[in-house]
Amino acid sequence: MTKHFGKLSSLILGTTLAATVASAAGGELQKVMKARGLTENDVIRAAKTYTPTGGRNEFIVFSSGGQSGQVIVYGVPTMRILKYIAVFTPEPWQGYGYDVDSLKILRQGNIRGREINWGDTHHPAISEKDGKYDGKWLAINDKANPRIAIIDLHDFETKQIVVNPVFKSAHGGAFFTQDSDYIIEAAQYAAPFDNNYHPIEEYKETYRGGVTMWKFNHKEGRIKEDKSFTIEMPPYMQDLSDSGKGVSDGWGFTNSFNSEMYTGGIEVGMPPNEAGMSRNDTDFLHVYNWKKLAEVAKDKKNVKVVNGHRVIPMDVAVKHDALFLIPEPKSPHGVDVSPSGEYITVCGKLDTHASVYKWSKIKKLIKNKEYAGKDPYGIPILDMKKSLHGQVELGLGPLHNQYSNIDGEIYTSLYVDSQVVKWNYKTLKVLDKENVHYNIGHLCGMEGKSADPQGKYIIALNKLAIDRFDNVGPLHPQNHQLIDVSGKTMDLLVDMPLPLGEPHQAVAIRAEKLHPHVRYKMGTNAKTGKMHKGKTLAGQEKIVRTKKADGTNKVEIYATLVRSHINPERVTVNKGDEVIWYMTNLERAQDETHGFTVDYFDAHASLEPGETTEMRFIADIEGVFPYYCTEFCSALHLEMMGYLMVKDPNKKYVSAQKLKMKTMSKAELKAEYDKTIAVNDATDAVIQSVVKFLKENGYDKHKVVADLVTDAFDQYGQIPAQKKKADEAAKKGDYEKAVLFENMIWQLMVKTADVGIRAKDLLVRKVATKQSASAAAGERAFGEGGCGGCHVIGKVSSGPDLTGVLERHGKNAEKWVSDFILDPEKMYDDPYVKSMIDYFNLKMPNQHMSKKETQDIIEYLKWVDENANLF
Ligand code: CUK
Ligand code: CUA
Repeated sequence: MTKHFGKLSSLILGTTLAATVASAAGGELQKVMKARGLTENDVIRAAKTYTPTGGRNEFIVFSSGGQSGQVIVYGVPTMRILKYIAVFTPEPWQGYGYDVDSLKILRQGNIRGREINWGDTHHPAISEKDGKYDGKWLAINDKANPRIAIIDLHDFETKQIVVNPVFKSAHGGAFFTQDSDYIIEAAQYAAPFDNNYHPIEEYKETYRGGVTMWKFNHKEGRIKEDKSFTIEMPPYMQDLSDSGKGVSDGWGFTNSFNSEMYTGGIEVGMPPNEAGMSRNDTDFLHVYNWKKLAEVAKDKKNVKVVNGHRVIPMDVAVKHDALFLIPEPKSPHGVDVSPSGEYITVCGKLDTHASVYKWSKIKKLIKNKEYAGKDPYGIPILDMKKSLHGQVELGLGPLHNQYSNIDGEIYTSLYVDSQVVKWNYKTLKVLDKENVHYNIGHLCGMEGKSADPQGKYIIALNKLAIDRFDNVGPLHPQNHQLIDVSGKTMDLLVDMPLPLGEPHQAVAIRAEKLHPHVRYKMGTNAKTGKMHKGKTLAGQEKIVRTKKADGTNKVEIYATLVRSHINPERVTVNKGDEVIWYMTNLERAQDETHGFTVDYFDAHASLEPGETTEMRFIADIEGVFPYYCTEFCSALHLEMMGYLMVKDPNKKYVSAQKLKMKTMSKAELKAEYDKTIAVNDATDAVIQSVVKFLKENGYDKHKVVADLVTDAFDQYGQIPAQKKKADEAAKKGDYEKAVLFENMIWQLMVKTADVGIRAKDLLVRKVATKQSASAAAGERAFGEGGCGGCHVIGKVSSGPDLTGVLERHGKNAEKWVSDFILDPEKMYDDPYVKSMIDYFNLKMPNQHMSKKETQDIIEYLKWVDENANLF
């Protein structure tokens, strides 16, 4: 990743850009629309999502990455991808699974001793308080290898993976209860809870489904496995779940699709699963009182311990009036509790209806023990009709639901019809339908499953992209489509191809609810949040060797990384030694990440500012192996490297014949030293002038500026130590070394100045008078029109400084400048212009600015003059 070198370096390099960009003439928009075949509606939709550089999103979306085992983060309405979060799959860019600390997290996901290096992520969930998203933690399930991961939304890193001890697959998770006390995870394909073989003929007797209630410590952000429990359920293939909230808090809802308990047998001439599992007209919605069962589970007599985990048997749950079944139309999919908790909507893939259950009706039936019967396992069944508020015909293949900010309104995906339908679950009326492409699965509303839905947008998460995008081979990208739902009817705004899939579900949160860190406290183990045992500060770098019984060494390297060096830079070990590399990124500057790798050893770390991490490998091959920083972190990034040298202790090495190199004379060295000192003095003068400006203009009153100044002083503060070494060397007459240390000082000064000037530019914006709309447009035209290639405000560059230009040309200055911009060729013979052409050896080119842009630029120049003292 390349980062900018900063203004100072570009000034030093003397960059001048040719001014060639054509101006946006009147009617330009019409021209573009015609050339690209855009309608007026397209342009309006573009304007609703387009975000100029530096702009932010109103909502942040966390999408499951499906079989990639990751989470994808993007923004709404820009639909721009911001991050991939590594979860169940190694991810080298983040060092995830390649350094010791993140590997420990990944390995928490081992199942029965086996390393599992992928996941099928389905349902992300944001932690809640009072049913509202709080922006602190994200949980996501792995369907294939029943696991749940916890991601910290302060640094967007995976902190924990827990394995479900009894399930063999898990689909209906993760769902937080309304105060994040528990995370619900339902099984999918029923299987024996123990790890033994049981013949499929004993399916009904020994295969089980269920729901695991994972106890969550909201403050720590960790699942407590020993306080979690599973509610045993019949082998009906539990599917999606939702937690009750508000009036239904304390209860959970999970549907299922194989009340037939069909087990296939296509290979012995039986009809396939798809036929047998959809034979009955209805399946079962499971309704359970998890709050009561959490109490029940505390008594040892009430639980069976399987694989070290507490399971509440069905009969115990039934005895405590805490488990019920309600028929639902066959092969249902989504179950979604309304913001108040009163309505529970179930959609059936094979039924064209949505069924809306009413909590108060269900509660009454339970209270009066009014049962319609019992299932073969003795679980009471509530009457479907008596539990229903009503049903409504939506279309083909209704799957999932999201709530609107308008009371009663709900959005449902229609898989077969490829539509989103807006309807009212109270009045049971269909309100609007919008076509999407193709085969929509989940849909994502803005906080659309919380107690406080935000409305505004719905995202359709489509399974197929078919003809939507450029052909990239038989495997197409996934397609997320943003729909504007703020009006009476829905309007599809834009398509976003997602190159990872299949993203089942996504959750969106208001961006302002997230408060991620900028840096870690120096020496933090980012995976535990605690101080890392390998924390190393500047000056503490060392290599510790300990002999092991087998004669090899344990070599512990306590290293630091800071622009632009790794300390130490040379490490020699014996073949067979165990190498343990502790690394601390000493940076405090925002976004100053360093990467680290040792060639050939399949190891990579990404070190965010302040982070310490550990890398470990056996140096089992002889040779010379460069190590380097993998992030383009500064102008001298390529120099941020060192060598690991592995020698065979049993081999004799003959030294090479030394080459004779010409060396510099002492006088030449002294001259180079003096030149370096002079350059450093000049650079320091620039820094001091910036510091003076910052102080005079009260930089500390503006947090963003003050933060940058802190970063700058961080660099500057390292100079005295280097200076001491330079002076000592010079005193001894070792100018060779003195020059090298002075060069280090220059590097630190350049970094200081780079950040300092950024701080100054920001501060200018904070203290300058407010720009009129016209002046702001003028500044944009000035920048985009390429004027800045020759004119630098406050400085003579390849063209004159424009500060004061309106005063230089007397009474008619505005007209003079305006004429010159509009038609410079006409004025090349003007004596003043002629002298400028001679001086700069350049002619002002015609930038084809419009009258309006020219007027705006003049307003901008007036603003410059008003604030001339700042430039
Ligand atoms: S499931 Cu994929 S479309 Cu796993 Cu939530 Cu319904
Ligand atoms: Cu640090 Cu490149």
